[in-house]
Amino acid sequence: MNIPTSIATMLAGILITLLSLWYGQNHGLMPIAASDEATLVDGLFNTMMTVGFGLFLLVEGTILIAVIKFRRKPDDETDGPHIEGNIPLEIVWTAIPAVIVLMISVYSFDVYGQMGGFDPEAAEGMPGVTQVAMLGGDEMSAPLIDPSQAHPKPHHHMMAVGVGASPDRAGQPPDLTVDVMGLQYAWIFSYPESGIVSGELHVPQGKDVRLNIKAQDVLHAFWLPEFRLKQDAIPGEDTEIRFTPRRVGDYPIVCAELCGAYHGSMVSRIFVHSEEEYDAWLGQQVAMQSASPDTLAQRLDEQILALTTPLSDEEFLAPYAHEVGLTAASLESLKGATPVLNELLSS
Ligand SMILES: [Cu+2]
Repeated sequence: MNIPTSIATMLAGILITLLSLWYGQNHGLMPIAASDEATLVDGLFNTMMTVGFGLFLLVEGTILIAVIKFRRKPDDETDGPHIEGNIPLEIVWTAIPAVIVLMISVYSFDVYGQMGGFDPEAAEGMPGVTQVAMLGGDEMSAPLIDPSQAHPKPHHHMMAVGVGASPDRAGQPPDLTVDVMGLQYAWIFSYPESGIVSGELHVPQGKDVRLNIKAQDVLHAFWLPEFRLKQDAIPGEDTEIRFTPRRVGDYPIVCAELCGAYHGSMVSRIFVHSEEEYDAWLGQQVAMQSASPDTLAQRLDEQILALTTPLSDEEFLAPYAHEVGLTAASLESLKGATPVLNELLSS
């Protein structure tokens, strides 16, 4: 049976389209989507995967067909036909990617806008840098920024540093504000409304949450993979993200900026609670922390001390040594292997 080329091309086109549409929804490359913003980002990502997979099948399929169908016949030593230039074809293969790139960029700006990336109000009303200078006193928490120079900078740019309110929440205050402090090597969360300080972030499901992010020492990056949000924490420059947690559960918080020797241990958790659960947690924390006479700033200092107590290399590496299967016995067997190893192991 011989299928006409036009029919075969059409069938291949339909097959590639169907496969791409399926792959775009089933690539399984993303972690769970736990926020409203994650759903928006995933829509964009899935679209790009659909287009990308379609192009992959088209290009690789064409190569495969060419390799099989037009392979050299036995004893054929002649050259192929010399083809040069095909204006309509060149216009088409330039125009199609141009249109695709343009559409994806328009779509991505739309997603960024819906997430609150263009919120012009976000830069206003952000607490100034002075709060960074207010902290500390002891060596552990002394900010690297000279307090005399730490004055709130006027924000010249109209756009926020970070992600502000989504357009449907524009001009409205968030339901919950949490101050986030990044420092070597921990994240510390303080709740200005209730005066509590925590090493973990707890948020109520379905509420509009704003995080004011500061860095005390060096650059860090506050990353919530399940929320598709990442924001630099910059010494001397406040940043923010605003989001709506949607899925109850607990998810990792990761520092995504190489910030020092123990950067890898700069992790925490975000807990998304149902509203009742969140209120219960909050009540419990308030009861616990109001039992002590400390101020918010003192509690912050205590948390910083508790979370940044320096570990020895052995203490720090112990869990990892276990993970990679290093044991005392396996190290012992290496003794004498080389002079360098010997020296390392006997120290
Ligand atoms: Cu860090």
